Amino acid sequence: MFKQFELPFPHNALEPHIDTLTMETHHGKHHAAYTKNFNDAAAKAGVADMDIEALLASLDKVEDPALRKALRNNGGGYYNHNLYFSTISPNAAKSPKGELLKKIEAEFGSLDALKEKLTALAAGQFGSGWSWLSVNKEGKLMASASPNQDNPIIEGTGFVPILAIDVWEHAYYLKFKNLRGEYIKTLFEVIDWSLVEKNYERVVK
Ligand code: MN3
Repeated sequence: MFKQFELPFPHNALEPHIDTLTMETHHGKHHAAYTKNFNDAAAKAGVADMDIEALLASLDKVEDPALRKALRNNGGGYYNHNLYFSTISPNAAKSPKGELLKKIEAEFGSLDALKEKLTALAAGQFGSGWSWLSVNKEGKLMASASPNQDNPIIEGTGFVPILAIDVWEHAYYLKFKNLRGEYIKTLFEVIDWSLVEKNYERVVK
């Protein structure tokens, strides 16, 4: 049984940045539905006990094409939203402090330069999708984007995402309408880099 990430704060806690109705709908409806549909498909495929990242990295082993597609879409949706909701916070640290900050400065020049790159990737993603900051076991960072509910694990890159920017319209349309760029800029107000840093340490150490 795969568990949906439970928000450690109420749906209105990210106001005025991310509005209450979007949080209720996004976490309470969309993410809940991905979780349920993923659990149903995982039970059918007999993979409900697998580690989520190992499962997403080995979807090609699922023989039935319809089941493989259901696991890709809903398993991706489940995992991606767990990451998204677990790295935002009403008291967000605006920068990482330790090893991750050094890595970002070495590979991207500065935190602001990385944010610009992630913003461009997210804004440029045609249709629904995500942009990511990911890391591999050696501690190398990667900024990338994926369509639909794919991610760098499903894509077989060897990288694990540690920060997720959701640019499906359900993530912003209720408040920001067509202004995806405004939403991305606002999202950075609630992205908690201390939580991103914890994800980095989990992968690298
Ligand atoms: Mn979403």
